[in-house]
Amino acid sequence: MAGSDSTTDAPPAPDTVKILIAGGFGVGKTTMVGSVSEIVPLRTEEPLTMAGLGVDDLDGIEEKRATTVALDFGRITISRELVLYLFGTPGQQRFWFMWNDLALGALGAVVLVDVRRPESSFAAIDFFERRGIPFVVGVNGFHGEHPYPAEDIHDSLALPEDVKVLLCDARDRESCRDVLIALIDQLIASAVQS
Ligand SMILES: Nc1nc2c(ncn2[C@@H]2O[C@H](COP(=O)(O)OP(=O)(O)OP(=O)(O)O)[C@@H](O)[C@H]2O)c(=O)[nH]1
Ligand SMILES: [Mg+2]
Repeated sequence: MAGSDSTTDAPPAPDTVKILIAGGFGVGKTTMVGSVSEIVPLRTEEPLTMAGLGVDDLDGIEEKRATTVALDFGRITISRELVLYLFGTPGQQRFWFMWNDLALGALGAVVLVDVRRPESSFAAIDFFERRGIPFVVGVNGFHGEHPYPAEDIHDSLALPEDVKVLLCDARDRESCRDVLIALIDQLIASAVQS
């Protein structure tokens, strides 16, 4: 229309926030990024081979065929004002050196825990605690089973009071979205306090 100013009519660009999806080997990080991403996620997976025998512990994830060797990347629009860029980390210990670079500029993280093997995500919890990067814990109930309430898992992981624990299913979009929204709420709450 003559005389209209398209630049003032355009909605403001959303804020973009970098979030890491971290956790131990095979806890469901790639699955989570894939479930929740509104774009086809970028994956850097390589097949698991016989060379990993005795190195990669496949107990409980016997059907696993591939592993992330660099990162997963996805995107989710939370609202007109907020878009999250999701970076899934590699889980195998030999690729942990990449975590420092992946964490650059990240505002927060989801530490995914396999409810059957919580110890595989201890190092991830430690990583974010040491760097003061806010995180929530998503407990991936493999086969949809959640034998323990979130409070018990919070206590057994000796998490600080303000770190939320959410029961989730890495294969379910809504469930993963809820975990991300809890993280955003936690980030907003800590920004208001400071
Ligand atoms: N039954 C079930 N299988 C799952 C679930 N989440 C992931 N998986 C499967 O478990 C295996 C591991 O999942 P991934 O998403 O590759 O795990 P990851 O954490 O990205 O693994 P790495 O990158 O190797 O550390 C895959 O075979 C998935 O299909 C779940 O909630 N339930
Ligand atoms: Mg992966």
